[in-house]
Amino acid sequence: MGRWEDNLDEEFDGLIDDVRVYNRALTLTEVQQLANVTPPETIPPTVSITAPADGANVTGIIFVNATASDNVGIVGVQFFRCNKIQQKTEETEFKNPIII
Ligand SMILES: [Ca+2]
Repeated sequence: MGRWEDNLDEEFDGLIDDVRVYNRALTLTEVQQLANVTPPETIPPTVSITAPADGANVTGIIFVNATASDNVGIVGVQFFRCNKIQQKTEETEFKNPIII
């Protein structure tokens, strides 16, 4: 075990401590359980903006109210304008003025 059949001089460089043989392909979940790997978190966060109203034309200084949520957790909320960060918070709720 651990030796390439065409090159008997080249052996596996490492240790093999667990060998299992199955008569079928394992599912992804079964492989992850064997590797004790936590599946990637795939549910994206959501954000609800309650002010300004959807589609409102705004200028000057406006107040933005937003609430973010996620099934795992929120680190913070950031607002960008033209790919530049305008405001950020480490909270799940944001109620601050932004200059447009
Ligand atoms: Ca998530």
